[in-house]
Amino acid sequence: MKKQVVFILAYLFSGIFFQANAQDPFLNKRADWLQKAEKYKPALVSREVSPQWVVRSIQDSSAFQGWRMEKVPGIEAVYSSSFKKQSGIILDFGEHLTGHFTFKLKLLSATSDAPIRFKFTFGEVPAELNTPFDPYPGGLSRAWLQDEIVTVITVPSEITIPRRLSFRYVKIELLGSSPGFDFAFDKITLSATTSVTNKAPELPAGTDPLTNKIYRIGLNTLKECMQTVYEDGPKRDLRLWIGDLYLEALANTYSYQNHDLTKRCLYLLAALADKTGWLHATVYESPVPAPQEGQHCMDYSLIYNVALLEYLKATGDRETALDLWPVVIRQIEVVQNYLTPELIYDMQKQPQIWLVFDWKDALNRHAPMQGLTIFALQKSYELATLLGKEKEVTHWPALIKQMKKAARKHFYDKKQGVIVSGEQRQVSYLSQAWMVLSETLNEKEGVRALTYALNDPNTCTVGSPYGQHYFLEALVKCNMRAEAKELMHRYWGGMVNKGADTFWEVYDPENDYLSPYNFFPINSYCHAWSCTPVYFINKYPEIFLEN
Ligand code: RAM
Repeated sequence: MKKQVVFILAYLFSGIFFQANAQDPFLNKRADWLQKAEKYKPALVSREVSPQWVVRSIQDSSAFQGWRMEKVPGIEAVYSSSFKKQSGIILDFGEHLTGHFTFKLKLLSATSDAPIRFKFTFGEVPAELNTPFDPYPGGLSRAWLQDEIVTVITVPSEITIPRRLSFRYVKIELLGSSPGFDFAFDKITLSATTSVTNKAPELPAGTDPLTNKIYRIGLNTLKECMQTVYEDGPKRDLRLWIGDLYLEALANTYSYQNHDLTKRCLYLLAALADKTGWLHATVYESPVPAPQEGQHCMDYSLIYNVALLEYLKATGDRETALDLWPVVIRQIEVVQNYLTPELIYDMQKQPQIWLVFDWKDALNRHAPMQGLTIFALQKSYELATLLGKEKEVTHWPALIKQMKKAARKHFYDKKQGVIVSGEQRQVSYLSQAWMVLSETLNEKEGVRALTYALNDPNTCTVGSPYGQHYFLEALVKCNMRAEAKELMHRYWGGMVNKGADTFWEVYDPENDYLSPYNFFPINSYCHAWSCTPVYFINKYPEIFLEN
């Protein structure tokens, strides 16, 4: 009897598995893709860095988020005098770094007779060290914030904080020590890592100072985020997102040219697609490669196709592009289920899927999504032609044409010459950008629409460098050179002028405290998707390097 039950259960389960597997279009490929992802995992290079200066925080309403740092003499004293009198000191490493923090303590007098307790607070920007973290109001885990309590049992000792850190400044507070002995720091270092090994091209002599700074900071941002995947931010979230990968890979092509990292990430995402072949928007590397189950962003899954096309163009690696071609087809099939019979993206269809586009709550995403879908279809078809796969997708060109026609009917206010989105007929930077990038508007119409958006006081502008990237690309596509250069100087230059060492996840020139997570210190201040001036400057020198 028992045997029978086991048999029936096994039969039933095998049926369930068979059905689930029968739907998995990548069943036979996943293991191989994962193996390839591992094969191209880069080795990290590291260098030891020590703090450069002691600094103190100055409250200054004209500084970014109200705080700036000022150098003070005394770095030598950190290593020679009792730390008991230095609690609260802030050390400045002089640049944004990512890696493991080690400190060594030495005795100055007597023998250690009790533990010492420290609090280390690591900050990417000055305000992070001057804003109480608790009670924590943020929407993401409190544990992302980089404050660490460390108890040292005996002196001398050398301790490495287990978690990887990402910062420029560290504040060290003494929370407990014994009157029975005295001590000082003997060594403070960071083993800073990146997977960047190549040198990026230098800009020509005579480049204007602001462009030079934007370029250098863009390169630093990218270098910090290039670890064993393209991370979105080395402080938070330390993982691979499709949208970030696309922009980092573009910048990488025009700078460090570490194409194997791009290849690894494309394979990793493909191997970890869901059982229907739909890509997850984000995946983790450790403890073992895994997706954030159920996390889909429709704009991101389509952007994967574009990232693969750009990878092929940059490398000529047809083998990889052919291997991953089924992923491209599948992403298009998925979005096709979200189109109305009129071929408009259906914002009401359940379940509604997260559309990223920007960190801007007010943005109506309907027109941007229609434009992005057409853009991705066009790029996917370009990929098909490069791979000789047109026969598999013969219906795409007609679909593109019809979607454009539908888009113009639904979103284009011909009289005003601008794209409007949603019931409130919202005019936004990103609605215009995506209709330009998808060539739903021609160049002349694009110039008119982009100019309208730039001049309309009610325009919904962008809240993140991610959104700004696409707007800038649209200006370039419409040959609006002066506006493109001005925008880069105003937006990324705005961060430079506010003291950025690396570019930020979120930047609204009007609001230094903007945070999608309800607490600005948890924002990432070295964020991959903001590094694309590196791409723009090198790809379009006639625009960004002409004086
Ligand atoms: C946040 C990060 C990341 C982005 C996603 C959508 O976690 O800003 O870069 O890709 O959101």
